[in-house]
Amino acid sequence: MNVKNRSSLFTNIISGLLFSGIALQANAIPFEVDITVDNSYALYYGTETQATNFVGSDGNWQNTESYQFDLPADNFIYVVTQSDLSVAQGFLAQFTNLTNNSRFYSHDSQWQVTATGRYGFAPYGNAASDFAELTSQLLLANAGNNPSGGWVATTAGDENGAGPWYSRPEIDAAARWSWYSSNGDTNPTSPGFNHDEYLIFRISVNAQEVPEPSGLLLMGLGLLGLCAARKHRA
Ligand SMILES: [Ca+2]
Ligand SMILES: [Ca+2]
Repeated sequence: MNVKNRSSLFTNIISGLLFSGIALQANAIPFEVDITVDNSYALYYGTETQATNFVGSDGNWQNTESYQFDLPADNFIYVVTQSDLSVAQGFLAQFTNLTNNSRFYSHDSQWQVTATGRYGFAPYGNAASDFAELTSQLLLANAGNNPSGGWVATTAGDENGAGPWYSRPEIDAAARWSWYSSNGDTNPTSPGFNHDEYLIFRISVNAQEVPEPSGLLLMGLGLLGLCAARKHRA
């Protein structure tokens, strides 16, 4: 090995360590989300106390949207939803961890939901005012100070394929339409009703996918992430 090659190897090792150091710090997980909501939603993520990133939004339940993004493992996914108060309402989605293809759904028991009582004020974009609105409602929910009394369990309705929506493409048949029940209704997805909307669904990425890593395990995950990222680019 000549000096130039040694230097190049050294540079590669250092940049690899730096890169895995970043991976260790952020420990981001690449996710694909396939989602639709009756009648509209916005997908964000952030910390327990602050919405930091806007992913996308849509207002047509008949079309299923697909997003791919890297989620820091200590973050929460937030799904803002609002219905048209008519016929039915529901949140239907699947979340796929692209590093191992593990998948969870909109009816997973680790989801929580909160009701803001602010129908018509749902944040649906990337503006500073949207983040301010959402973050203020996250803080109220964390304090238990809103119509649902904070974060509560979601209520699952029918599986994908059931009426009035019938099959939504690109989402597994096992996924169930979910919502918040403000009145004890065991299936709040039907009929049309204002369950103290708008709603915010949340799930902890860490709780879903990553056991608390430490030491070598953490480094191993960082290196695996590095390998996966390189493989993905190829
Ligand atoms: Ca849609
Ligand atoms: Ca509806």
